[in-house]
Amino acid sequence: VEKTNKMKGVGEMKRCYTFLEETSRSFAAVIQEIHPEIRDAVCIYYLVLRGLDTIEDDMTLNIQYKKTLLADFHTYLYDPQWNFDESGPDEKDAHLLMEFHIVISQFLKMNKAYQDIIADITKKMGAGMNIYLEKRVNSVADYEEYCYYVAGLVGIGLSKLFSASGLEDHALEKMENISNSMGLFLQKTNIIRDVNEDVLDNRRFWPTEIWSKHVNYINDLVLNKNVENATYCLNEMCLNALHHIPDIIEYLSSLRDPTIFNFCAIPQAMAIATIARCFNNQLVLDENVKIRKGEAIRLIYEATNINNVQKIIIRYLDEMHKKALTAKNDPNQKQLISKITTLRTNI
Ligand code: PS7
Ligand code: MN
Ligand code: MN
Ligand code: MN
Ligand code: MN
Ligand code: MN
Repeated sequence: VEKTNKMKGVGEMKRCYTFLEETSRSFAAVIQEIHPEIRDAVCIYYLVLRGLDTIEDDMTLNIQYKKTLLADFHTYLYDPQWNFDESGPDEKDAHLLMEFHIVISQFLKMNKAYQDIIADITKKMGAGMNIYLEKRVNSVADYEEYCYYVAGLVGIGLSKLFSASGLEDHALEKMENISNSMGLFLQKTNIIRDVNEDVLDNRRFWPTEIWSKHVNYINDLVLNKNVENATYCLNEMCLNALHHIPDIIEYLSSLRDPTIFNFCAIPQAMAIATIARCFNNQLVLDENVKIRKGEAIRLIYEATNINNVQKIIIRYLDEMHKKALTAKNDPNQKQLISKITTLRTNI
């Protein structure tokens, strides 16, 4: 029996949720619980950006070709035939791109307001990724800018989707600064935690302005050469990430839909737990440090309202405070303790 277009559409959206489960360990669960009005739009938004990031992360592509793909990726969203099958063998997400026409077909069925938001963010992110293909993250300002392109923009786009859906106030889409912070905190946590893997792959995200205060070469961070100094550098990276905490609390405080709240809060709770685990922890320099499974499950159940999120943040700041007291020779010990104490006092 031939399927009607509508049934085919349902099957294709299901296939998109399968892509989502295959490509994200952490986002699949939270996206599936979002209010039905925007659940599919957020899923498609995720898959579009995941496709773009798969190209950015693919070190086997010719650089000129990669630049064209990143710059033009937003236009492929309007080409129902487009897909991609030349990705390198080591990219685990490549088959999303090989069947990308399915994502495109669902994208083109969404209302135009959602399409416009997603295409606009995709265009800006691709352009930003291109800038950093040829530019190093030298200053702290560069670091902020790179994270804005690959994650701050995601937050800004999500706020626009939430407002456009009517589930959140129109004020939210105007709060670009705190929407940016939501993405920056997740991205910086990822960049801190992945330092070993990234540096060994010759991908440098820790800004020179920070690591040069502690080590002579970025590779020294992961070579067991000067573990003490490398750990002080790690701590300074954690200190930098902590600056976003007031914005995160302000953002989460302004949400009104409980499903959007959980979707936004759970990843932030995982991130603060990850920062606390990584802080002053030299294992980060050698391996991918993760929070315990039981801790993650607890956070999922706990991060459902702003009071609980504040409690979570206090709990992890207290853990960090204890660790900071033991970091006796860290040149930033005073600043670390003072930052943690100030954040703790003002929650
Ligand atoms: C649309 C939910 C909730 C206001 C695919 C969610 C790299 C950290 O180490 O590739 O390279 O493997 O696993 C997510 C703000 C973005 C920022 C971003 C789209 C939160 C492509 C997620 C996620 C904003 C660019 C993990 C930022 O990367 O790391 C949707 C509010 C995608 C969010 C990249 C990174 C995610 C990330 P690695 P991943
Ligand atoms: Mn990943
Ligand atoms: Mn990337
Ligand atoms: Mn990536
Ligand atoms: Mn990857
Ligand atoms: Mn990473």
